[in-house]
Amino acid sequence: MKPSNRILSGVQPSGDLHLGNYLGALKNFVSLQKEYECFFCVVDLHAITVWQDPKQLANQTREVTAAFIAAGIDPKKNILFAQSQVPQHAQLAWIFNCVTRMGWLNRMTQFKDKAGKDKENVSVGLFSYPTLMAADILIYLATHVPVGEDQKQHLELTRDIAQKFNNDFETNLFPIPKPLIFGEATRVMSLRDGTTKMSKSDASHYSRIMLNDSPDQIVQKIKKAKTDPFPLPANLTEAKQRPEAFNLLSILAALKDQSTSEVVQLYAGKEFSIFKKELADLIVDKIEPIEKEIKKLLNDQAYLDSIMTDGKNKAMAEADSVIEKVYSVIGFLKA
Ligand code: AQP
Repeated sequence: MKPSNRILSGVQPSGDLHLGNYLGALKNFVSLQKEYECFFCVVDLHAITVWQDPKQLANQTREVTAAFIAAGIDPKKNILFAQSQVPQHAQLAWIFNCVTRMGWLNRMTQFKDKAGKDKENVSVGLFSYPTLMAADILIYLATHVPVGEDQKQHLELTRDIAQKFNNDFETNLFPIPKPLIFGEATRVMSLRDGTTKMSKSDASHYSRIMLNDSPDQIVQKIKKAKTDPFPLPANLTEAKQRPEAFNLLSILAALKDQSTSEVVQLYAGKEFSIFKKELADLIVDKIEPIEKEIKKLLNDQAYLDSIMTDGKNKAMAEADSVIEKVYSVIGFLKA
């Protein structure tokens, strides 16, 4: 029987996680684990679309697993695993490369942003990244995918791939998965520029709060966060026209589980210095326990590896039954 409420979501082990990953992904995963059957994946195959130091990658993979658990994901109830340990993701991705049209991938804005002017020199993997993402989701017949706003276009592509595969092979094997984009901070912006996304690969450390920043670093980064010379906006309409102010207000709203509009009202007309102090204190309150727990978990590598082995075995059992069906539908000999 097909699952009706299954989630797949992934995080790349391409560096330490930041507040955008926490508010746009991890925090939401924690609330969804109550209602959904969840597969949470450390997407290391995605990470190598850009260079990763082989000496660091295994530790970074453990760090993301530790961050999942430290943020509140129950490793007994949910399936936590590393993508490269379940080879069916790559098998299905190849098949999807043959279903996906070049024109579809050419429209992906994340590729354009990441490749920039160096399009001829980036990896083919960076270009075909969304077909692997579709495979990650559909190899588990996932029905819902919680993501930040930045991944919305890739998820629409996943839906197109599922639809085309089903049509081409006259099957209803794949569900058409729905995005779950919620919370007040679906797109956390850089602290240095309210118009660009907070991201691991931004050259400036002051652009992001890392989950392993010390309280002092957090206070310093918020103090230096770019703002404009005016007091805090009087209402939501004004806030939306001031990107840096809006970003900080929505971060506070997300952390307090309040609406941005309520938070705007609370601070309307106040000075940034007062607001920033309260925001920094709140971030420290939320991040410090997570940071401590990540450190503790990383000291117990055997435990983290046992979680991932258990997750891999469960994930592989599911993935294997789906790839078998895919092979049969396509006309391949049994895998
Ligand atoms: N700034 C953000 N605001 C809200 N959500 C975000 N996510 C990432 N950045 C933000 C969400 O976090 C999940 C994991 O993302 P990822 O690390 O796998 O990949 P990414 O989106 O490419 O993250 P980065 O930080 O931008 O990495 P780099 O710089 O290496 O490319 C996803 O659900 C994503 O939506």
